[in-house]
Amino acid sequence: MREQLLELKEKAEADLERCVDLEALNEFRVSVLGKKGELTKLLKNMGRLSAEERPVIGQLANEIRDQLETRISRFSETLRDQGIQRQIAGETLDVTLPGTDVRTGGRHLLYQVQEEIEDVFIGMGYSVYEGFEIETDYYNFEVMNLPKDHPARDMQDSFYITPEVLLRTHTSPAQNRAMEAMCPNIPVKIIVPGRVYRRDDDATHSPMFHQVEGLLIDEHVRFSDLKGTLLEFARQMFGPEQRIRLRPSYFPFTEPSAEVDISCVMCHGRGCRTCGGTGWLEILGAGMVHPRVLEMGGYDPGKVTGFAFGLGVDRVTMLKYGLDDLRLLFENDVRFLKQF
Ligand code: 2NM
Repeated sequence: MREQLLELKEKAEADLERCVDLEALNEFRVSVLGKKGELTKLLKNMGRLSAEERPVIGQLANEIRDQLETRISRFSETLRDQGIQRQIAGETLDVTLPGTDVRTGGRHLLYQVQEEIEDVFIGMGYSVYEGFEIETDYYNFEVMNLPKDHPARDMQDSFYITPEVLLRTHTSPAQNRAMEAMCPNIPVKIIVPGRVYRRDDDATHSPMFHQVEGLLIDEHVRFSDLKGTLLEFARQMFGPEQRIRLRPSYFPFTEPSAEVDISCVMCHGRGCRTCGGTGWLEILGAGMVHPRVLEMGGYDPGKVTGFAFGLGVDRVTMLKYGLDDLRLLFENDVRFLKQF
């Protein structure tokens, strides 16, 4: 039986090399090592062997099985490599075919406009300061001189996470944090851009919108400084012919306060649908920082004064690009977005 086993091994090793592909190799493996294979058949005769011979032959059979398994798996790798080589050799590369289109993304229109606004103020010596979108009631309302019973604090108007934590309703909390961090240094000359959240949702209001707020604190800051700064901003943003108009208003955090209009970008003041026939568009709120707000930020209102303003990036974007529906900015339709 020993001779038969060795003969089987020799024959199998020779046959193995004649397999032309993986399929043939697999068939070969089954025919030799499978349940009904040649080796199994041979071993059926083990019963005829003497008790001394049996373990010796058994061991030899196992060795042969292992050796064949190894040879087969090695040869299967060789066949696989050959197949890949053949495939590569058969491939042709057509260098005249057009390349695949690489699609690049782009900055969203809103952030292009936000950066443009930032650049105008950077040009006037302001630093860009960013805060948190999730804020405490303290930084969002308390230090802004918004009393506990102010309607803006109502659950109907703001997104509360807990009674003390909410999504910021303006970027002012970042300015209050900046004041705290910088006091008593002057000047404080920053703008804070970013997302803010209020419970509004219609054609002209989104629950998430964008603001840029500015803050200047120094000695002898006057209302006329505010007016000159905003006029310069309007001219750089909308053109050198721009005019601005200030109307008295009220904010708890500024005194005095004003609504700031720019001359209508569509009709240049003659009156049209966009400006409702008035010739003016409201884009800003502004004022002299309330002494209480300065004080809570760590500054002495007896020594310094300041102005602050807030503008809506979304509205500025709509006016600059003639958009008639705010929702275009939030639908993320690439047919709209890729135009800019
Ligand atoms: C506005 C209008 C007027 C404002 C005030 C402050 C601060 F922190 F200095 F008190 N930040 N932003 C402000 C003033 C914002 O938005 C319409």
